[in-house]
Amino acid sequence: MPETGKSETMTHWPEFMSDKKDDDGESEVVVKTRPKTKRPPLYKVLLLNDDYTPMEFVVHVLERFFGMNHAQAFEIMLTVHKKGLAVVGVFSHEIAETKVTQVMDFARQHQHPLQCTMERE
Ligand code: TYC
Repeated sequence: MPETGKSETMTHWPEFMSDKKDDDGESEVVVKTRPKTKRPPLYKVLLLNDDYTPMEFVVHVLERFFGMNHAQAFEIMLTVHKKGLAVVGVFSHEIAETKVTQVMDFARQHQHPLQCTMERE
């Protein structure tokens, strides 16, 4: 190692620092900060199977509140029917809560026991 007067461990600064000389020739350390923008958590909206809600009602719910076309809605409804539940969408907390409320209110209005819940991804 060439003789620089610096010890080996001081030959490199950590990448977030730089060595600057100010007007008086004094050293100063500049530390860069990067603003950390954490993305908000996402929530899965789940539809649960039951023995009483008519298949066509569930298809209608998926079309009306989740923007699915008839074929997509029928497919997801059948998945719930066979597997017991399915994720029908992933949203921010506020949107997921709104979807759950809309589905639960609509099911209650029609006296169907359909259940819709949300969980953090
Ligand atoms: N299992 C219901 C039936 O046989 C249909 C159904 C599908 C109900 C999906 C709820 O989330 C559901 N009529």
